[in-house]
Amino acid sequence: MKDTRARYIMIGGFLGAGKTTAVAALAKRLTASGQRVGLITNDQSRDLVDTSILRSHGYAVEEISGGCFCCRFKSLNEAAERLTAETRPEIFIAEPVGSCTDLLATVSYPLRRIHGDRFVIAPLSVLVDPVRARRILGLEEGRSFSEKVVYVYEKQLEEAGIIVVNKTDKHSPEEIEALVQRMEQRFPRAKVLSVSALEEDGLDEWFDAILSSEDKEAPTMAVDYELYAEGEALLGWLNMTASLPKQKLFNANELLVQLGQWLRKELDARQLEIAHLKFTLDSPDAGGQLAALSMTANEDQADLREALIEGVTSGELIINLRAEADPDVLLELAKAALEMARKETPGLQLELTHEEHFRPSPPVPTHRMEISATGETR
Ligand SMILES: Nc1nc2c(ncn2[C@@H]2O[C@H](COP(=O)(O)OP(=O)(O)OP(=O)(O)O)[C@@H](O)[C@H]2O)c(=O)[nH]1
Ligand SMILES: [Mg+2]
Repeated sequence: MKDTRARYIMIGGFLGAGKTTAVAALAKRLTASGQRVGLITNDQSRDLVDTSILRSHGYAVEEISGGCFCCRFKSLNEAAERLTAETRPEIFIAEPVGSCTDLLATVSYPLRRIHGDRFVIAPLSVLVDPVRARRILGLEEGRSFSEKVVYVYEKQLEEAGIIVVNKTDKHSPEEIEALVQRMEQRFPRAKVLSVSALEEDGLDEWFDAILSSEDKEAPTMAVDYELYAEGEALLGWLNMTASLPKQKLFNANELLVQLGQWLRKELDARQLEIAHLKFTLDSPDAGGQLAALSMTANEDQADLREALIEGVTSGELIINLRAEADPDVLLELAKAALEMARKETPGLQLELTHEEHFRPSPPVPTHRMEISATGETR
C-alpha cells in the first residue's frame, strides 16, 4: 500500500548558520518538481524576519512563537494541521530556533511515537557557519561565544544525523576539508557534507538524504538542562517592529544598510558578539516583494539578501537581533538606530510599534523521550 504519510524535515543549526536560506532552497526545488511544501518557523517571540522572507517567496508558512518546538510541541502539531487544511503539504520543513538543542528526544522521537501514522521523520540536519565552527573547534583564532553558549552549540552537533558545513562559496576547499575532517572526528554519529545554500551548490546529496531516509533511533544524548538554560540565557533577544506611515518616497534598501551598519558598529564597539542581526522592510507599494538584510559576526558586509527595485512611500520594518548581550542594551541600541535614521534622512517618519526584548527562559520540553543503550524507551 502507498505510504501517504507526510515527511517531516527539521533543519537546525546555530543562529545565522544559513537555515532559512537552506529551507528556501529546498522548498524551491520541491515546488519546482510539483510537490506541496508547508514551512514552519519558530521563535521565542513573534514578528519574524524569516517568516516574512519565506512568505514573500510565496510559500505557506506557519510561525510558532512563544517558545521553541520542544516546549510548544502541541503548537507544532497544530501548525502542521493548519498547513494541512490550507495546502495539504506532502513535505513539512521546520526551522527550529538557532539556540535550541535536544531536538531528537523532544521533537523527533515524540513525533514518531505519537504521530507516526502521519509523519515520516527525516534525519536531523544541523547546519554550520565555517567561521563560527572553526573558532569553536579550535581551527582558527578569533572572538567567539562564552563557554556555556559553546555547550549548546556542541550539543546541537552531537545529535545531528547530518552535519552540513555551509557557505563553501566563501572559503577555500582546504579550509572546508579541514573542518569536515574535524567534524567527522568529533561527531562520528553524523554524516558530514559541505554545501553553499546560497549558491545552491552541492545540495543534491544532502537533499536526497533528507528526502529518502529516516532518522535512526539512537541512544539519547545526555543534556545538562541547567547548563543548556544558562547558555541560552546568555543570549539577548530583540524583536522590534516599526511603522513607516505614508510619506515622501524613500529608499528601503539604503535604510536597511544604514541601520545594519550603524548597529553593527555600535555592537562591535561594545565587544558584543552578534549571533544574527536581520531586518525586513515590507511595503504595500512593492507588490509582495520586500527588502531584507542580514548580518552575522563573521560577515564584513551587510548582506542585502532581498532588494526592492524602486523607492517606496510606506512600510513596516522588522528588526530581529540576537547577540551575547544584555537585552536592555539591545533595545537601547535599536531605538538609537531608529533615531539615527530619522536624523540622517530629514522628513523620514519611523515609529516603533512593537518590541520584545528578553533572555530566553529555561527550556521545559513538553515531552522528552529517552532511548537507552539497549533500545528501551522511557
Ligand atoms: N556566502 C554565503 N552566505 C550564506 C549562505 N547561506 C546563508 N548565507 C548568509 O548567512 C546569513 C544567515 O543566513 P540565514 O539563512 O538567515 O541563517 P539562519 O540560520 O536561518 O539564521 P537564524 O534564523 O537567525 O538562526 C545571511 O546573510 C545569508 O545570506 C551560503 O551558502 N553562502
Ligand atoms: Mg532563520
